[in-house]
Amino acid sequence: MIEKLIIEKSKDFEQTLRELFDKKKTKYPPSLFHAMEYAVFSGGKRIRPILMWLSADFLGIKWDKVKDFAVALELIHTYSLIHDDLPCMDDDDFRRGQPSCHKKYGEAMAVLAGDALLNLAYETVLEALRDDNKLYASAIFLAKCAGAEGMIGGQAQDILMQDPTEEDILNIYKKKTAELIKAAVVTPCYLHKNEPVYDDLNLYGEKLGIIFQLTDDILDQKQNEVSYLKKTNRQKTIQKINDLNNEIKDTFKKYGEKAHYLIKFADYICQRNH
Ligand code: GRG
Repeated sequence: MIEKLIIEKSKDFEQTLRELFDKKKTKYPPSLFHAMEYAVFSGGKRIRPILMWLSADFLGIKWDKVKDFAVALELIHTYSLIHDDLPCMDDDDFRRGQPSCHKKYGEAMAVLAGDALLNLAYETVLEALRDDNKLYASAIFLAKCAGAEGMIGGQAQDILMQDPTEEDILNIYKKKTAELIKAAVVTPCYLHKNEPVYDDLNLYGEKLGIIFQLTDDILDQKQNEVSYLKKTNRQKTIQKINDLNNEIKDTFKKYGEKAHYLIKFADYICQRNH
């Protein structure tokens, strides 16, 4: 069952992150360390690392080869949430039902914790490259997804956009949310020789990323934010989620049983309630 697999993989991944933080504990200034640790270990679902595991499994790539990239991705995701909650961005006092990082540690420490997590992400990736430089292309891909061509670019468009159309909103979702989901699914591809599969996983990441944001719109409706749900309605949003999921199913049916977990995971995201 996909739920069991998700719980199991997220527990394993929690342990991997814990080991990294234990190694760094005495090396960072204590207040900065605590702000970083607070943000990383406050109940994140670890969706992106789990997805990377599923993609690696689908491609027949050993988890050990891509684990450091999953760590980096989760650190990048966490930094983006810390910065997104700041008063100059979304100004959110709560994250995952607890005070957001800047509410607990102050704005300065939250900015630095986000910056430090981003740096730790690339430190982790560079360490992996030292061991195996075949990972070079994966590292470039991850950096692009997280940067101005990807998530950061999407966040900038989101802030600047005036009176967006439905299509504008979906295009922003494709960048600000789907790029990190795509990174999870596509980063392992560069270790795989069969290039046609890249396109299918790319499609999977992009569609699932948009689905993820649409389900987030339904679960976490915010007053001041533009969203596809607010621009349209609940019925149209659910229809869009189902259409995107059907595109995933159509693309992956040729893989048969091998794509079972990827398909089940997409269904799980469509039906998620947290
Ligand atoms: C500030 C650099 C910078 C980027 C912002 C848009 C964004 C990137 C962050 C804002 C939060 C947001 C709306 C992100 C879109 C994706 C999303 C729904 C994130 C929440 O991801 P989950 O549910 O988080 O995986 P957990 O708490 O489980 O880790």
